[in-house]
Amino acid sequence: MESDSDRYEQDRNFRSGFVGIIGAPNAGKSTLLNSILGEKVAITTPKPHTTRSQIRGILTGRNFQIVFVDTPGIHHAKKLLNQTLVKAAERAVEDVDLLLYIVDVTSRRRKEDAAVLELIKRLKKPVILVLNKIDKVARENLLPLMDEMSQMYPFVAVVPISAKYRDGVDILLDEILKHLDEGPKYYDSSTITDQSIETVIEELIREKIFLLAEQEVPYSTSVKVEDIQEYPDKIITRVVIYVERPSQKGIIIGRHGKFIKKVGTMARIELERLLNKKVHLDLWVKVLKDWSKNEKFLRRLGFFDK
Ligand SMILES: Nc1nc2c(ncn2[C@@H]2O[C@H](COP(=O)(O)OP(=O)(O)OP(=O)(O)O)[C@@H](O)[C@H]2O)c(=O)[nH]1
Ligand SMILES: [Mg+2]
Repeated sequence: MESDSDRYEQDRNFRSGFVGIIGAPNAGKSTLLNSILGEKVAITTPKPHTTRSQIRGILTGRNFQIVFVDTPGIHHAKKLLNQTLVKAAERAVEDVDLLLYIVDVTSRRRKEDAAVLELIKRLKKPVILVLNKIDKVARENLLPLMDEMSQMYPFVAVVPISAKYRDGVDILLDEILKHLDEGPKYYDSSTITDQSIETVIEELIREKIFLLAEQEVPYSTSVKVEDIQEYPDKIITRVVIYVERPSQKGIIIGRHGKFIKKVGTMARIELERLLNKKVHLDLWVKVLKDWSKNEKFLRRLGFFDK
């Protein structure tokens, strides 16, 4: 039995904090978040600019809670959509307690590194340098990189990991916990993400489009749940896939509707597993001319909400 004073002690020792995950596009930020949580809360694809908004993933232990904030990749953006993503990333980490700077050791991106370092220097927060994708390089090749990058900023720690194979992730977690102070439990123990069911549906559909479509099509696509009805055993939802030009509408629908059917089937199977319910997706494709270049449309599609 717990006495009142035990409970008081437990609360006093509870540590928590917000941890921002930043880095160049495609570095493996979202893969790391999923790997830490042991659940897929953020979509991941081989294409850059997959993540478009901040995503919170919450890890709760007996005496700690870490609220991870996944962000869009930071780079020198020219397009309005990409500039919006970078701003979202910067805003997302303004209030965090600690930063994880994820670097892909197989593909150094010096320009993007410079942009991330600029942000880090401005934020003046403790930063752990996380060298990711070490499954793809020989260990001895990491040392020169570790040396080089350690010169760039006084990182509080440097941790090599493979987010994909969960190698080094526990060491990283121990390192993170060292830098968290006493604090409240921000979310109840069973919550692992802050995303609404609508967002989860939109993101999974967008992931399938990123995986299946080529060239500019994924970047011209935005997905919106227009209507959702939730029943104890099923979900019925009407979802619109916005593209920028009529030709892209043709690509997303595909010959005899083949492309959109494939997107729908892949997303549905995954959603049904995730939500443990039947899911009926009623997919539509609409042209919203040049939405990614138009601030008004970006606003209406929710890009400035987070
Ligand atoms: N081999 C290997 N691949 C990885 C690892 N971590 C991530 N990847 C792959 O790298 C690609 C990009 O991963 P994401 O997690 O989507 O990267 P991200 O940094 O979130 O990218 P954006 O959201 O676009 O900025 C995917 O194909 C992942 O499977 C790793 O440790 N090893
Ligand atoms: Mg991502």
